[in-house]
Amino acid sequence: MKLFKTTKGVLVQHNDAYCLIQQDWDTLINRDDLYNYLVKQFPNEISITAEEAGEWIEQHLLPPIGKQEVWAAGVTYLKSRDARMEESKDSGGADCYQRVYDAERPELFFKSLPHRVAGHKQPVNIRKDSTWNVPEPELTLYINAAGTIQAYTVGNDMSSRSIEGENPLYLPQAKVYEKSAGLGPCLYVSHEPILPETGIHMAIHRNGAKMYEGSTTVSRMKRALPELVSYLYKEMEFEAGCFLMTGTCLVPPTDFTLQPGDRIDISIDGIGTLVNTVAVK
Ligand code: DO4
Ligand code: MG
Repeated sequence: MKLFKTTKGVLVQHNDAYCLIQQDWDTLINRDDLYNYLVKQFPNEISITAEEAGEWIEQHLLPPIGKQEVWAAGVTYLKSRDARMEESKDSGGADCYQRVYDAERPELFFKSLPHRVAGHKQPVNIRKDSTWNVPEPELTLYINAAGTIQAYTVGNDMSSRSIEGENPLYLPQAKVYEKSAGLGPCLYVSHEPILPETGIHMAIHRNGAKMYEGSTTVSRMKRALPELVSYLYKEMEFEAGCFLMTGTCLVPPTDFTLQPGDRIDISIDGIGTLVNTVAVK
């Protein structure tokens, strides 16, 4: 089941049918057993044709977020550890990535407030003071206030490799700035946990030419999703729930950096494709 937040209300897709739910987004998603709640609501809500639904998604889509904070986990895939050890070798920071990959406690960092999030087909920014910029395709969890995973979305953790590589203490500047987080296009609500064989794919296009393409699966993640959630919720409460990006699994080659106008397509099987174009503020 998919939830699309639109300017006209919440569009729910269940199999090939659509309905419109006129409820506050945060109240709707912040419940236990969201999947069964939606299944029960479905027949009673205003039914929408597939054509209308397609038009709304095209013209009236919002990022799938309300009042939630966005957090992120890091170095959860070998690919991320290796890339970061390489980029920070001259600064002497490489060792901390190896240590956090092996440690019991995961790396968790604050990524974004809702107003800094870009949705599907909206621009994400690269920093003017950064020379090396990449998107990070990340399976992203919606976790309710009670601390259970209720839905999944596609995340883009835009990152400056030059700033983080200079000094790991610059991580907040490498990661947090206007429109440095992409989320969308929808929330995928399932009654089963996402399967490890779920594919994550990313392509980057420049002037119509493909500059990068890569794919992997969630099974390559070193940590379990509930483990990341349990650390995030250890000493914090999230009244409206929160989003958690679960770490990048794909890294473009070392000589690649994003340019304004590039198009980034990130797809996760069963959830959808998040498309962002690159801009400078
Ligand atoms: O350790 C720094 C950030 C890691 C990260 O964003 C990732 O692995 O996705
Ligand atoms: Mg990341």
